[in-house]
Amino acid sequence: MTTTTLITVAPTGAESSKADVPALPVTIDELVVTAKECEALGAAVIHVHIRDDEARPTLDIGRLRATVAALRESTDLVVQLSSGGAVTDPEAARLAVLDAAPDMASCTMGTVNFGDDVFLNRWEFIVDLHTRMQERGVVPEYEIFDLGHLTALQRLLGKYGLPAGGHVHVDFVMGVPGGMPGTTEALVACRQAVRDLPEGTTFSATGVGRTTIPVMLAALSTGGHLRVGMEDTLTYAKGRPVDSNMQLVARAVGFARLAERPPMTAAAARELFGIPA
Ligand code: KMH
Ligand code: ZN
Repeated sequence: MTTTTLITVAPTGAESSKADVPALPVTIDELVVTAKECEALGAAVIHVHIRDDEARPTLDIGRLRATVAALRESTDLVVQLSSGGAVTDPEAARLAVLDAAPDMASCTMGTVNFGDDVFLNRWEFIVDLHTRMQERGVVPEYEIFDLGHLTALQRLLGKYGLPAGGHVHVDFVMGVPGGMPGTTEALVACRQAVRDLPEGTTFSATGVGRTTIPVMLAALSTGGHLRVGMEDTLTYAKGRPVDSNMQLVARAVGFARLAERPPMTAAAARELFGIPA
């Protein structure tokens, strides 16, 4: 059983507006402050979506590069850029995220209904993203919105080989309307399917909305890691909005300590993923 817990913070996402959620970090300065505070609490990885000057989601390459540089300068966190972007982002812009040379990038393993939208991830696109990450030494986090996405990953690795760094890490994104539910039963089904992936494969899980707590508890009790943040969760408890990303990270750290699996350091996360220090 894993002895520590990798905590990833996903502070912004592409779905909520700054007008509706003023605590959402949308500028580089806000992201850096959030990153530093979350690192001090116990986060090791930051999953990053960026916004433009009007706080709208963007994949602007200049701003992505500046964000990666600012986060590297101010923290030791593993910097993971989202290649998912927003549902409206074209494939070319999503592939170009790799030009910002992050430590990691997300790689979603299939198409999923996403609320009223569709988050499109064609097989050819997935192959392209995976192989470009291999070429550039960017470590993927494979995003799993449904059980079949793990079968697709098994096929991808069988045909195109292991990712950069040699370690396979997946993240179960649970409770998206259109994807798998955020339940213990669904998490256990995914956990079972991970056994068909290369030995040593690790998983984290995040539960969207009100599924955040059951998913955290299920992930910890099955040897998994945690992703939390305002990308996925805007309500801390019934009738109580989230104050900040730090509040969510602090709760995840508390749960991890209760499970006697304290937070993994960023240095240990780099070693796990095969990312040079
Ligand atoms: N914003 C979603 C459409 C990822 O970051 O790779 C996609 C997403 C997954 O958040
Ligand atoms: Zn994301």
